[in-house]
Amino acid sequence: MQVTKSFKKIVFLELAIPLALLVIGIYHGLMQTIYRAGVLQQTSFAKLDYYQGLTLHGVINALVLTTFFAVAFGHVTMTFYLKREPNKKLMWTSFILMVTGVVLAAWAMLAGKASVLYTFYPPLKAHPCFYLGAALLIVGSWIPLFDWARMYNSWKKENPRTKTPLAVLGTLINFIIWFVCTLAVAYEVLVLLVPWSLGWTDTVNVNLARTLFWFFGHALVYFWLLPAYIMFYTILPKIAGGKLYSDLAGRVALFLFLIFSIPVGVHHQYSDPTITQGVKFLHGMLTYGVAIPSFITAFTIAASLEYAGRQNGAKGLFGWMGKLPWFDQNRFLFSYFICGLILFVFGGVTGIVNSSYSLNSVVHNTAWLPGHFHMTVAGPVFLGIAGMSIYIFAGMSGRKIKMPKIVTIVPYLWMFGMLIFSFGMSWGGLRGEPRRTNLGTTYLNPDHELFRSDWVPTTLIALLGGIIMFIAGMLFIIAFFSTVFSKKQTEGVLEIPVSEAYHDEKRVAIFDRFKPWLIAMVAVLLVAYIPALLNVNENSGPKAPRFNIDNPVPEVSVKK
Ligand code: HAS
Repeated sequence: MQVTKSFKKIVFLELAIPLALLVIGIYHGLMQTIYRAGVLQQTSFAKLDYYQGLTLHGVINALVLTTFFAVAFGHVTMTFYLKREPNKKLMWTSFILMVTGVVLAAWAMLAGKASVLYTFYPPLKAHPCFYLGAALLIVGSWIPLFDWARMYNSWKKENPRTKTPLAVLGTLINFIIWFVCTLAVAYEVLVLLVPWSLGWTDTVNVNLARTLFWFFGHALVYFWLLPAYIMFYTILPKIAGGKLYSDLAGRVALFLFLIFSIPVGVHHQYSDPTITQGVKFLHGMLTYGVAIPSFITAFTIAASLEYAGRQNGAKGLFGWMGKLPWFDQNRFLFSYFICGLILFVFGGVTGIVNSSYSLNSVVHNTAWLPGHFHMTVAGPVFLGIAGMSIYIFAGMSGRKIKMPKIVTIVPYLWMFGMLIFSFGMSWGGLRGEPRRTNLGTTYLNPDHELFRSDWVPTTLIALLGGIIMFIAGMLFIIAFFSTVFSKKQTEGVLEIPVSEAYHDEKRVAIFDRFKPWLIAMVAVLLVAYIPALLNVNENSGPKAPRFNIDNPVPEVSVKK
């Protein structure tokens, strides 16, 4: 499909700017493993402090790259499937707001005035520019949703009986989740943190800030994940040589994400004393609910891949695995998707461990956690972003992908490094190794009284994985920018592989309408969050009850 020059320009910028920043992001990832293994036994390196580096790592990789990509990929899917382009003025406004936000936050972080990590929990305090930057990034990313809704409505009027394409459904659902969950963090930033950071208020309610953050924070992870799921459902079966096993399964999974992505945030706060056990139990149960769409996806995608393998001539029970295009340079996207999926098996299982109230008390705030989330956000999410960015760029700009062999092999190298890294982190976590800690200054310094020799092997394994991932990441960035700066070969077009459905179930009205699902979403949200916010209101601040030292709940609610 032909698209206008300005559409191409905005999408290219949205893909390339965060990928350029990724050099800083992955450099600080490598530095983390170096500090933690005790190779460096100091608080800063190259004039950047440990926590400054960790903040840059988290913000660039987890917030900037993912948000820019989600917007760019949303523009691409909506345009491709609905055959109409978004409003250019709104596209530019959204882009300029996001870039301004990134510049403000980057200045604060690089100046050492915002070493508050990507969760910016108070009482860690950042320069107002950091919070303002985050707010602008979010507001900028809201704008496309309203324009896409307009495009969708006009398409729907012209095609009242056609099923909404799965990719369009996924994009709209993802940005509705994003819009709703970011309302809480916008309140946290603008009402609690900015006035406090400017000195207009003396204190801040830490518990309320954390609760508002996690209203946003867990839905955030599905905002990262859904673009990758859209790729798995709508692109992967086609490039594997098969069909999507069930289109309806994809729709059910996406609508379940709409209901369950947000009302689970308290599972990050199992150790927060202000929230009572009942609310924690409810959020724990809902967390098992949010795993269901991923189980549906695992089954549907595995069945689609098996079908593809058999179509490619496979025999026997597992022969289909050998007949998938693992190293086919012409279908290089396959390697990004399959490596992401394999990593996500481990990322998912560790997530389910985290969601158990009792097991969580063993792993919370240990290295197990980065072990878990790197196999999710740096697994299917990052690999989906990387593969799709180079694919879209090359296709739309009419350029040939440079270093095609490297581009195909990078995901395997990345996956290999990630499995080693996450094994080291998870094992260390089970032995009590803390996360977000510069271990080299104490526990991994043999001259220090706190030295822990049992953390030497675990941190060295993580270091080895970190080095391999750094090499893989840099190879990808070199290949991407070599492609960007290469000579144009043809007039580029916007083309995405489209998977046909094996079971193309007939249109079921309820799976093609947003209203009932939006009502269910709001109802579950209210049930989950009204009690949580009442708890916070009752159990924090100057009138807060005493807390039991052995159990993270207020004494008053134990007496009740
Ligand atoms: Fe999580 C903490 C629970 C998914 C990211 N998570 C985090 C943090 C991050 C994060 C960043 O309950 C740290 C936040 C911080 O800084 O404090 N998480 C879960 C659960 C899931 C889950 C139950 N997390 C994710 C995803 C993330 C992500 C996705 C990013 C994208 N997580 C938690 C909890 C905590 C937590 C607690 C707080 C812990 C604490 O104490 O602080 C579920 O959604 C997971 C469901 C996934 C599955 C896997 C399905 C498998 C698939 C692959 C199939 C493979 C195929 C290939 C088909 C059930 C789809 C086969 C073919 C071959 C050829 C082999």
